[in-house]
Amino acid sequence: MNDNYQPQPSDRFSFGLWTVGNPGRDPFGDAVRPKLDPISLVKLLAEVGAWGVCLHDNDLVPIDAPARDRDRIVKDFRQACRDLGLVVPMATTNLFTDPIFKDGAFTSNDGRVRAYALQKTMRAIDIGAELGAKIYVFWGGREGTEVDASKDPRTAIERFRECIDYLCSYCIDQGYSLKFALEAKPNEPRGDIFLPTTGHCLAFISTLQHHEMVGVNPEVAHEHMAGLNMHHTVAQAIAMGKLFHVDLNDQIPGRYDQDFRFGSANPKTAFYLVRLLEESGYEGPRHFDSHAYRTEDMDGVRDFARGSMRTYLILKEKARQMREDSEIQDLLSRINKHGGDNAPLMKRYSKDSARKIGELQIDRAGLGAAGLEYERLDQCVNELLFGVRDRERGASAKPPARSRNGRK
Ligand code: GLT
Ligand code: MN
Ligand code: MN
Repeated sequence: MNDNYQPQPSDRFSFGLWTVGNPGRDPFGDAVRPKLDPISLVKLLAEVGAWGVCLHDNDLVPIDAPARDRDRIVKDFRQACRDLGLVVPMATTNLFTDPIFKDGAFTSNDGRVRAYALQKTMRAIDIGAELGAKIYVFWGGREGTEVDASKDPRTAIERFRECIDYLCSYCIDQGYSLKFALEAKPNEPRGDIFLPTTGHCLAFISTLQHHEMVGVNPEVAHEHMAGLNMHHTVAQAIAMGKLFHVDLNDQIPGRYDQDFRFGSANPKTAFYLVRLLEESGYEGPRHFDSHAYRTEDMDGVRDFARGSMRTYLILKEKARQMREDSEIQDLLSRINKHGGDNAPLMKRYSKDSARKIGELQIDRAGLGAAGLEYERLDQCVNELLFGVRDRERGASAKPPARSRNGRK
């Protein structure tokens, strides 16, 4: 293994307890791996070189645990994290497993269920704050419908808003410095889920009372399930100052909810995402929300966790190579004309700039006919990812000499 790709704390790689702890159960088959306790999972994460561990309330404290057990469990976990050198950057609430949430939590039609969801989340926020989490994720997995007659989506969104407003006020009142991150998903486990994409979340956030403390947690797989481009999604969240957290994994669109290892299905998409995260100055956690294939034992889980981080670091190095590749950089400087001499005119409307734009002589036919060299650009990026670029010259390495029958 190349030592350049060893994870460091400064990489801020985190995993949920539910990811490395996933025992491989699916709708068609039973668990294939043992269910490890939280402290054993933290040991595993320390062993593979992760920086952080994230959790749902019930990944750590059983839903029916009495208060004194809760206190001891949280204290022991906090000590184990300290001893093993891991931080808890993010926490969240399980508002989807228990049958009470079968028709939603914050958007349930039953006020008793909504009150229970608030009560459970306030307790879970207390756990997160006690463990030092800075980000609190909201994934509304059960907030949705199969039967649209059952719920007016306007009412559902209003209830969702009231609950998030309520919980923001709770954090402020408690003096917690937590920020909230909303995580979108279009469907599964509901037929349709409210706030199905990160774009919906961004629009929703602008309607919140404490919108400044709420951002997003886009997940690769969830954007792909909606047929969207994660790279574009994350770019927009960054542009709005709302990328508080990110869930890295992989998913082939049109399939079941796969939660594959980051970069395993769409390495090129993963590359653009890593490049964006690294070059945008994003300083939050790089959280892997995925799990090992069901074919794996616990050694395979370690391979999965190490592979996730290693892929990220390899792609980060590829992004650096791209910045230093003279052929790609030449192509990019030709492509990115930024409006040329006209750019200042288009910055802001004025009567004067409108008159000047109106008088411009623009070569419509010439511009329409000119090739943009994107074929070359894309092939260069592919070859960089395939590892056949000559690093110094930024050109593709010569293929090995072949005899006429194609053999060396
Ligand atoms: C669940 C879901 C994830 C969410 C987690 C946070 S739990 O595994 O599939 O995408 O991020 O609740
Ligand atoms: Mn997912
Ligand atoms: Mn997720």
